[in-house]
Amino acid sequence: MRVDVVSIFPDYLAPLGLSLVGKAAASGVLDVRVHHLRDFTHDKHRSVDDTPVGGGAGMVMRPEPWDEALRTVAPEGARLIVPTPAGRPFTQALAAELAAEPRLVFACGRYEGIDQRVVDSARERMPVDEVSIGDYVLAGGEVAVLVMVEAVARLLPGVLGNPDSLVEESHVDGLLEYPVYTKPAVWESREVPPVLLSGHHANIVRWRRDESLRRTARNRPDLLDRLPASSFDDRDLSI
Ligand code: 6GU
Repeated sequence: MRVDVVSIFPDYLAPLGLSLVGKAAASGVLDVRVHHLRDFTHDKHRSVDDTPVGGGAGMVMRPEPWDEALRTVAPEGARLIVPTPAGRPFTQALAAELAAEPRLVFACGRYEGIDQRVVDSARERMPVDEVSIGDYVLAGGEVAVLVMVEAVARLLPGVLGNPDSLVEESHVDGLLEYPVYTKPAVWESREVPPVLLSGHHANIVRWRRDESLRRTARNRPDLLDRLPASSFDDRDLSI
């Protein structure tokens, strides 16, 4: 997969060279290129922003550099992601969808955002999604891109050492993951739940399912409400 990122703070994206994403790039599964928006300006001050039309606080990113940048780095066949707190939610399902694309382009806005005409114009050439990583406001799209690229990269074939890790994890079946333990069996007089040491596989599966349900009810009741009745079996706890 090829990923292009456009930003006025390319250094902010340096972590894409580290850890899992960096390894995916080193192995050839992922090709990440970061571009400086200012390279697509032509005025003396290399200016990328201006005041909002209609008034209001802050600055808005000018359309001309963005349009030139996107026409240069986003060829036909790419999918454009515009990180913004005003976007659709980034979910595991969207991460899986993006992982199936050959080419992603991320346009990192700063300030109050990018002139909307850039997004509307790009939509006539390619699929565009405005995407938010949660209900809070960041200073720019760069950190959101780190989040999204990591979530997508770990789904690419060959990136995780053990792909079984992708099967039983939070958000895959709409529930949160059950708690996990390692050795020693007793640590500071706290025991690992005995069922996990029993060797009884069916009981372990049942216990993990119950813990997933309990944790989801406690931390994310909204997720439980969204699951269809068919995703519960008659041995599930009634929470
Ligand atoms: Cl994607 N960008 C910004 N600037 N703030 C956000 C966000 C994105 N998602 C949540 N807050």
